[in-house]
Amino acid sequence: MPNPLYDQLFGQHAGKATPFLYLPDGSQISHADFLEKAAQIAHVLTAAGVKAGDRVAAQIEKSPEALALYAACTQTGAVFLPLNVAYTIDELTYFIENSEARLVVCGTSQREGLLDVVTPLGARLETLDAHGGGTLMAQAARMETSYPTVDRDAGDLAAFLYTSGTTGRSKGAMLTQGNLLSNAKTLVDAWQFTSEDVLSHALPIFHTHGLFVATNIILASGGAMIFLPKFDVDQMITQMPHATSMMGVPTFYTRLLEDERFTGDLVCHFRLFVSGSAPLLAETHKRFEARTGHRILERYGMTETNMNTSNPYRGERRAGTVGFPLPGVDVRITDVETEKVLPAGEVGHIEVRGPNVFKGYWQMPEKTAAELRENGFFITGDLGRIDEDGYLHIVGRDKDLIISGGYNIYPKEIELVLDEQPGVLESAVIGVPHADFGETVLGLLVMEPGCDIDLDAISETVSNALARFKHPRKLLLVDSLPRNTMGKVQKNLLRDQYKDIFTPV
Ligand code: MLC
Ligand code: AMP
Repeated sequence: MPNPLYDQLFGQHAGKATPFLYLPDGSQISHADFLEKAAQIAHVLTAAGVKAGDRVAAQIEKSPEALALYAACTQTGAVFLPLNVAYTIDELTYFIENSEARLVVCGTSQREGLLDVVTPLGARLETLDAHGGGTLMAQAARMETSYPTVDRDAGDLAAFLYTSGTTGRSKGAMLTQGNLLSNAKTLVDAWQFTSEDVLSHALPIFHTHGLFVATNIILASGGAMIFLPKFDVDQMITQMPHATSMMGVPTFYTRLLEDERFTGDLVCHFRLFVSGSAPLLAETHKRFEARTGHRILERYGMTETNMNTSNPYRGERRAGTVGFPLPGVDVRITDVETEKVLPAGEVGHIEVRGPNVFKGYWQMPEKTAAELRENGFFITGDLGRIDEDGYLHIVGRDKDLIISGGYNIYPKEIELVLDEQPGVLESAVIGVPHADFGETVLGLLVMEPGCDIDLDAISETVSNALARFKHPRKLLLVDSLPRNTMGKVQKNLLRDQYKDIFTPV
């Protein structure tokens, strides 16, 4: 019985003793062992009443068991909804309520806070900690190690990934089995992954990059991963002699270059370094090549679309560009005002179409219609141009978005919290250059006349409301915010004024 995503990523490895995950403690997990663990979890899901199409929300640390939960959701036909471990209870409440999750899996320490959220919804709550402990695996251990895979087809939903928006409300991007599988196969071919590959995996597995790009490619190709809990330079350097390839956000590359133990000799056997999720400075690209002899392959993607373009595996990898459309993906540039398609060389909206493009935002038909055209093109919100050789250059963003260390941060979400604080008349949140994270968050506050502002109290409120990576690195009091004739805050002027605040020239 078919279940394309399960069959072609996971099921093809059933019974194989080949290595899948190498762990930092020196142990390893074979494909067969991993799939047996996943099957046991699938039985737990079924026993909990999870049916095909139900959402399973997971805020769990990176571990082999966390990955097996993804496999189990695929095998049972459930929709996997991974959540950043940094999210606060306030943030989680929205995702769980909005998605109408049937089952929530969280770390042991989050259980108490989440019980009050899931109980009124009639959802189940299970725990899974970083070392495989908790109620999920305790039940799984008693289950059979094979599970009858549930039928699905390419149009069925496989995952929800929440992505924030310019209004401050997060949207659940609905990804189908076909979206994920087509992109995984395209990337295996484009980047020539094989069962000989060993990928150094230090990305989180709750976002597109670490889960659907890195993990799905390795599953589809039959390779293995050195599965690290997070990016740690010491650990990366220690395990690099055993890897053939690495995928990372630009911060991974700048941090490696900061370390003198990271040499060309250390990675002379490497086949491929891939960067994405945020702009890789041409300067980083060049420094990396000078140090190692390898040219980083930069590609461009999004939560809603998986990967759209890539520099070539063979051929010139051009610094400062994100390469060519992947096979099967159409990319066009349209005028921001007239929406007409623009010729090569002109700057406009980047629009993409292909089997990789998501189905829409969960229960948000208007937002879906505003961004996903009837002819299948998705308006990415990024601005770009295609040069005379066909390379796509991302030149900016039409959306008010900050990308810090590869995490997306929507200023509106922070401004909504700041505006409510006592003594604050209005606020503006902007992204400013940061040597380590690429960009970081700066909050500008205008005081109500005659009021006092307690910046410490405001910071504390922000901490309780929003994940740590969204917190402004600095809050500044200003007299007023610059506005255009329409009354809109001119953030470009503010970004220019404060551009050196964290990177003094
Ligand atoms: C951690 N912190 C961050 C942060 N990550 N703050 C801002 N931006 C970030 N990205 C916080 C920590 O909580 C900590 O808070 C402080 O900053 C310093 O932490 P650190 O130890 O230096 O950070 P670290 O844990 O090493 O994490 C940095 C990182 C990580 C870059 C390794 O953020 C990371 O793995 N990023 C990858 C994100 C990713 O996978 N993006 C893909 C999205 S998919 P305190 O309290 O100590 O000050 C996508 C589509 C596509 O975009 O195209 O791929
Ligand atoms: P996310 O919503 O987290 O999936 O982030 C997607 C956004 O990340 C895109 O819309 C781009 O703005 C940005 N992005 C991804 N890859 C790149 C890249 N190689 N260069 C510049 N920006 C990128």
